Amino acid sequence: MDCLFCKIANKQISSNIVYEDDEIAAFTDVSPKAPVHILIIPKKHIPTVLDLTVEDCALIGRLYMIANKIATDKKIDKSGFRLVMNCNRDAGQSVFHIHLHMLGGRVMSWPPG
Ligand code: DGP
Repeated sequence: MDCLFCKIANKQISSNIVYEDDEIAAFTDVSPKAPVHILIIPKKHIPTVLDLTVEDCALIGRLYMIANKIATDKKIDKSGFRLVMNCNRDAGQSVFHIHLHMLGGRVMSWPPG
């Protein structure tokens, strides 16, 4: 499958992986928007949030558990961080393999642009 994040997950394309298990990989964003900017992805190819099924519920829950662990590892747990999953055009989704952005290490404004 010609998917950038599938290729990162199966190591066809190199990345700075900060966490990996059978189902999930996390790696630093190539164009960071904060001092800590990590993408947490399921290895399963799911294009957008709209493609989720009830079978994916536990997997999506695990993305958040991994975010929890990474926040502690990167020492942004107490200062805080933001988790964002963009969907389709208006949100600016550019890679169609779902990914949870973890942004931290600076104060963020609200609402996002
Ligand atoms: P989104 O716009 O929500 O689809 O976010 C896609 C993110 O993926 C964006 O922040 C930049 C990042 N990205 C794109 N190509 C690569 C790549 O080849 N390697 C890494 N590590 N990140 C990438």
